[in-house]
Amino acid sequence: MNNLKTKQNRISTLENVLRVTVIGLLTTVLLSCEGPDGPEGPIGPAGPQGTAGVDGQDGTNGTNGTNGSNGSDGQDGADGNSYEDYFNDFEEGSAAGMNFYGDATWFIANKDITGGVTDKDVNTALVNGDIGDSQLIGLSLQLNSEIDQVVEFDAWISSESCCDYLIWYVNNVEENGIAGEGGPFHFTFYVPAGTDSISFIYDKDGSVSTGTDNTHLDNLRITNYSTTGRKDFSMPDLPTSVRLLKERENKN
Ligand SMILES: [Ca+2]
Ligand SMILES: [Ca+2]
Ligand SMILES: [Ca+2]
Repeated sequence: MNNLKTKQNRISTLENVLRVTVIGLLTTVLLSCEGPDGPEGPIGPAGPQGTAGVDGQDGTNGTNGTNGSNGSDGQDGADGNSYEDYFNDFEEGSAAGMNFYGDATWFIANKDITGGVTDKDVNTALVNGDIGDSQLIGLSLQLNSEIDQVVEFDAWISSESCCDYLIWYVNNVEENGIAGEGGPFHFTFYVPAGTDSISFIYDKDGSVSTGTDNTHLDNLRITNYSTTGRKDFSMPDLPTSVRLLKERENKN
């Protein structure tokens, strides 16, 4: 009986083992029968953007560009008038273009205070500084012209009427002159084309001074002979108080 029981127990044990084994196998089979994994889920959204970096420092200045090349030369100007066109009423206080020389200097002054001479058309004139016996004072201008010219000026004189003269010259040759008392007188003289000098000299002899012993010049004008319309180089009518250095024939 014991053996039988033992056998039965053994069988029972075997059955249990078989059961366990079968279950295990079934479990294995069942497990081995699972389907394939599903697809992965979609990727999650990206994280927030990082903060911007700090700005870089300014770059260094670039080097200066090279200078541009010179522009082309402008066109030549039109030829100017070939004659002098000069006028000076000395109201601006300038004696431009004049060369002064002699024993004193010229100055620009109101005639009322220097010579007691008045004229409604003029305020100031060129006046010679004081000189003594046997002295002179002069001024000159250089003219360059391809055309003949006319020189005009106004003059006052107060001097020893025989002997102390204002004299005007063309290229150091006397044109004429005046001595005595009076003015203003308007004089006109001719200057040929070319390079010429004109000059005005107050020249005293060796003795005696009368009046204010000086001369006044004003309204000096130099123009083209052909355009002035002035071809009358005759002397003005002068009072007996004024003497011409030399009488001239009128050149009408
Ligand atoms: Ca004047
Ligand atoms: Ca004097
Ligand atoms: Ca004199």
